Amino acid sequence: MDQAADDWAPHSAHWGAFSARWNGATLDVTPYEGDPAPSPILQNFTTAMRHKARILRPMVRKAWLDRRAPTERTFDQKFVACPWNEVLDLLANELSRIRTEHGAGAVYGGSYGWSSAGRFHHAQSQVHRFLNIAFGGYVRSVNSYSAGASAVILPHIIGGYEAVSRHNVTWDQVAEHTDTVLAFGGMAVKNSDVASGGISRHIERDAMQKAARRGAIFYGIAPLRDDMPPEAGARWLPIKVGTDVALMLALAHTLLVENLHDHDFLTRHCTGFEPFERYLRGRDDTTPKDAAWAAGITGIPAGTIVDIARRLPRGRTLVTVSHSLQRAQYGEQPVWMGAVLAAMLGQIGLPGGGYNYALGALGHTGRRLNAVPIPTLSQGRNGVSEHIPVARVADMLLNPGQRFEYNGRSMHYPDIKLVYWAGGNPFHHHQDINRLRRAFNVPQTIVVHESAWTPMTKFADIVLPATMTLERDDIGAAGTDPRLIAMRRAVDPIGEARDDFDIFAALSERLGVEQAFTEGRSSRQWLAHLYEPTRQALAAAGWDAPGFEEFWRRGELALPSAPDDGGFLRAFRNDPLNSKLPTPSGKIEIYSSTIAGFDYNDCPPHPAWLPSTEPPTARHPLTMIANQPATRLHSQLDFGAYSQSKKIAGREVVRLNPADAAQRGIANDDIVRLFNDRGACLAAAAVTEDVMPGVIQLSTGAWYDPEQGAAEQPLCIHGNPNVLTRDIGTSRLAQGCCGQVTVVECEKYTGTLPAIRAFDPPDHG
Ligand code: PGD
Repeated sequence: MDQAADDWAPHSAHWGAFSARWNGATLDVTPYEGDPAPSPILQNFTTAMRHKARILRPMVRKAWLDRRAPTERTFDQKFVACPWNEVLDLLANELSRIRTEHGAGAVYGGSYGWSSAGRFHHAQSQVHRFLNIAFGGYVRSVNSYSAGASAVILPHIIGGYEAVSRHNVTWDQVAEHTDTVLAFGGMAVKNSDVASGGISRHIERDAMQKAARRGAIFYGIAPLRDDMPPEAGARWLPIKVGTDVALMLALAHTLLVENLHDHDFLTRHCTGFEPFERYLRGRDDTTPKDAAWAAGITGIPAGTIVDIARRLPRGRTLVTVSHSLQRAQYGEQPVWMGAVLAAMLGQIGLPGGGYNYALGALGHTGRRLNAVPIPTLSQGRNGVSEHIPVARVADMLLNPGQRFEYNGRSMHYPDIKLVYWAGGNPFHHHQDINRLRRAFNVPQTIVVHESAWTPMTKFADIVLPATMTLERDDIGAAGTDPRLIAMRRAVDPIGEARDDFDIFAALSERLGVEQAFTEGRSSRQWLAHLYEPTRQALAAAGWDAPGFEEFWRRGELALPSAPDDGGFLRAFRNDPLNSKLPTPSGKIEIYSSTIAGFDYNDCPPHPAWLPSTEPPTARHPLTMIANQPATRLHSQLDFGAYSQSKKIAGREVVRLNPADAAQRGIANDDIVRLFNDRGACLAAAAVTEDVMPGVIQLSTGAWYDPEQGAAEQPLCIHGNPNVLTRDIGTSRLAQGCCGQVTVVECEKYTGTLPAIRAFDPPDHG
């Protein structure tokens, strides 16, 4: 299955299908021809394949190898290269030792991360399968950094996260039916450019443009103007960060007092409106949640709030709530209140109307589901029951045995001795990096498979070089994309890099379970094996169902889509008795008796306004938005051409309003220092009216680059916002990540500018 040098190989990434051709030094990349709006971040591949940041050989941390005290991990530690046979023996022995001395429950294999789009060489699936089969299990993580709060609250109040976000209102419906979109947190296309597993058509801009041309009005309710694309022609409502629930309540209050709400829908389809109504009217706390009240909190004039509320029942209205709003303290509340606002309008389940949590947050939303299954690698059975909500990883490592609350249960943190990571970058994705560094100093051993020297690898003990997606064959697929892509290898693996599967197969052999792990299949045989259920489903439905070799030769295969039927919410709207919701009452829960039973003051039994416990102060007056980057996916390929082309003096760009810049004597391209009590980083300033006053925006994904030799809180000289963010759970209900928002101060940096070292391999002399 090797690719001839002058061939264009079909391939796929989370940010789009494409073709690639190796020209001997760099990669030529052409977006998928049927994609109307390909993502520019495809261009990160061009210079990435042979970049100095790639890992060439297996490496072991010298101090770990020597077992000399002190073995404290740092980002400047020395590594020694180790031949594959030796490193695999070493690791197999270490795994056996940990299992014998501490059991499988001492291994954290939660290993969060997006890795690459192929369904077979999916690093998370591979590492979980390996630990289950070869090790008897591992402590796992549940939920995601993307949807930590919503994935837990939605089933209590309306239905499962997947169904509410992905099988609901489609972009076709928006283009055709919607009159008003209330986009809380916006619908930035840099986010919907991405769909895990791949995406062959980016349709959002076109759909929003069609709707806008028909006269639909989009309200972009967000602190950043460009949280809506220009095609939507959106009305920007700059809102104080983290106050959306107050605005939603005020809209609901206006509907209520002006009798514009849908009594019938609330009676037939919902439960618990009465206690919520008491709260809304301020019966118990003497504070009606009216437009004047919300104006003081949100910064949006009361008249504007009332005008918008009056418009909502006049046509087809869609309420959307972005992931970003729930990636903050009390993030459950906007998700819940968005649903309640839509329920009061009574349009849930109508084409292009109602509530679609996270529409536009990913390229999976607003699309029709495939009518056939896509290839999936089985992960086996996990013999360890202990788990944590994914964003509680540092708490777990720092506090073994400590009790914590999660979704009505009292649980405890396990005592972790070995951490195994493949396909993720915690020093990118986790909050409060200085705390995370302390946490990752607790385990005895850290093992990482990576294709590049990310900060996580520099902090690890055993580093195994993994191939990059373009160096191997795979199948790209997502349940919401109507195309299966034969991801053909375009470049030979760099150095001694191996596929994750081959690494785990070799380890399994040493642990005596090779047959169970590989099932006797080579990678190529696995691809054919995983393809087969899709082929059979296609054949059964009478669709074009070529054998694997033919699919591989063609390079892609069209998959049929299921009907655009509005999903479970349409069925529930039409027949609430026979198509009940999967909530305890079978209805939309405006008041949840289940949540009331948990007795959490950080997640009350109906949606409520709970201000952040970390408001801006005189010392840290600016609210920082740490959102998803537009120049790469998360931290992937930060060293790539496109990501690098958008940096200034090699630093990540922080955007701020002219008023805030002027107050601090900051001009475009100045290097600034952002700081709070948790840490500090440098970034390069871009002054723009697109950011509302009082807010600064620094996207995630610049590789953590701590200043050399600094102590407890080293300055990140590159611009990773997670040195500043808070490592707390959203609430005891979901314990989701709160990385989106924090408070900081910003000043012009006048010191000597240290050189960026983020992409340099570590010392392995
Ligand atoms: P990536 O940068 O995608 O970030 O966090 P995540 O850890 O997923 O990391 C994937 C890593 O996998 C890369 O380092 C890449 O090199 C590696 N990789 C790719 N392919 C392979 C492979 O085949 N094998 C192996 N072994 N490795 C591979 C993302 C997370 O960050 C997410 S999903 C969200 S939504 C969060 N967002 C925010 C946020 O909004 N704000 C803040 N402050 N923090 C966040 N963190 C979260």
